[in-house]
Amino acid sequence: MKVHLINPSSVSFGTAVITPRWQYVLAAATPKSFGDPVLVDETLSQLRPESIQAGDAVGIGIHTANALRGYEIGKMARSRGAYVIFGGIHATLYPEEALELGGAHSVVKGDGDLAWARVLEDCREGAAKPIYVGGQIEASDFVAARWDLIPRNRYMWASVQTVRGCPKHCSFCSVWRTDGQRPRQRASDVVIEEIVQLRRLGFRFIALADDNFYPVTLTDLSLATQQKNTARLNELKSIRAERFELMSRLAQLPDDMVFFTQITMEAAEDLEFLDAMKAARIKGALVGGTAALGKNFIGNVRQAGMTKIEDLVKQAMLDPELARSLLAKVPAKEQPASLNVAQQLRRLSMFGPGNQNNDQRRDQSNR
Ligand code: B12
Ligand code: SF4
Repeated sequence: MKVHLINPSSVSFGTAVITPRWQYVLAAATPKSFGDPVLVDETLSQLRPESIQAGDAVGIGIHTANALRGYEIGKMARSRGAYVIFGGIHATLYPEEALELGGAHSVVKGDGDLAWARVLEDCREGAAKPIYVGGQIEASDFVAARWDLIPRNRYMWASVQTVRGCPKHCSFCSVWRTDGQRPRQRASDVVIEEIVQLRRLGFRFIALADDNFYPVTLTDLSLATQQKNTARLNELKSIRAERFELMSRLAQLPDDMVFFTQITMEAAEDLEFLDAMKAARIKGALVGGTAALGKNFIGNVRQAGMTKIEDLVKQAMLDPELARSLLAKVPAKEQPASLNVAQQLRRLSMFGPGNQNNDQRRDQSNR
């Protein structure tokens, strides 16, 4: 029985930006008795149906955007006599869809690290169940990815996960439902080992594929202090200490390494954390704007004449003075802390040169 792990995509480019980490994690979770799985990432090249034989096991990972292509592959693989197993964030949220529309024999809900071996053994015995609950396993059970299987020179960035789960609960986001609100942080040793392995393979750019790299905010700490909730305070402090420990280890890696990750805007008020990120060469961070700017803020900004909240955030990053003048029309109590935040980001030059105007920046880049 050959094992296939397929990352569906309707379009293929021959080259891709970031590795689909789930494939390398499930490859590592595949028991040795099944041999090395065959990895097909359709963002690189399309799956060849004839590569799938009767009796093979075909694992397909889907998020919402590639679910339909995943279902096409599932039906095709089943028609060729293979066992079809779906997993990933979309299959976790809508398992019945993969069973009804994707030709699935089985769906794994949640983390695949431990459940995958169970599913394969059951397929081998012809006793696959429709649903497996992978759940939210402890960080110590996260499986390190098998980077030895990566095709050379096809990806620009590799992806390493340091934490799963996010304490927030943004209404539009699936993460806190699927990965939970308790941050499950991997020990820094295993994270560094993976990064060192990837560097030896030639990678210099690493995406820290985390739901939220900044799981404890200064507000969380001060609330726990005000509530005199010592247990909570200690728990938060320990999560935070582990983040700093990881960042200090990243900072010791060769200085040609570059990282990016995902944080909430509140990180920008935490200068100690920003300094540590900078030292760790985490040079980019995706930030959700709406969460930081508050519920009524979007409406107020629209009234103030801006069509898109993104415009304001962009302006705040590039030119806090302009953003402040635009905000003059918004009642003071509704104005976000983000202007202050933007200044801090600029000062720390995380996203570009520090306290310089555009002319100074241009002068420097012409030298
Ligand atoms: C890193 C990341 C990115 C990176 C890198 C993406 C990449 N190529 O890997 C970047 C920044 C580029 C990105 C972009 C986007 N992302 Co993104 N991303 C993530 C993030 C934070 C981590 C993904 C990851 O690598 N996790 C680590 C791996 C190991 O975990 P995993 O994929 O969940 O896999 C585990 C299980 O799900 C399961 N599993 C997965 N597949 C399979 C298959 C089988 C057979 C089995 C048994 C088990 C199994 O086992 C795995 C191990 O436990 C997730 C959040 C999340 N929690 O998933 C969002 C997330 C996947 N992204 C999301 C979105 C919306 C996007 C974008 C569409 C954003 C945009 N508007 O442009 C784009 C789409 C890019 C694309 N074409 O795929 C959403 C998807 C929502 C949904 N319902 O599908 C998520 C869930 C974030 C969210 N806030 O809701 N993303
Ligand atoms: S902070 Fe980010 S990951 Fe966390 S719930 Fe909100 S959008 Fe999702």
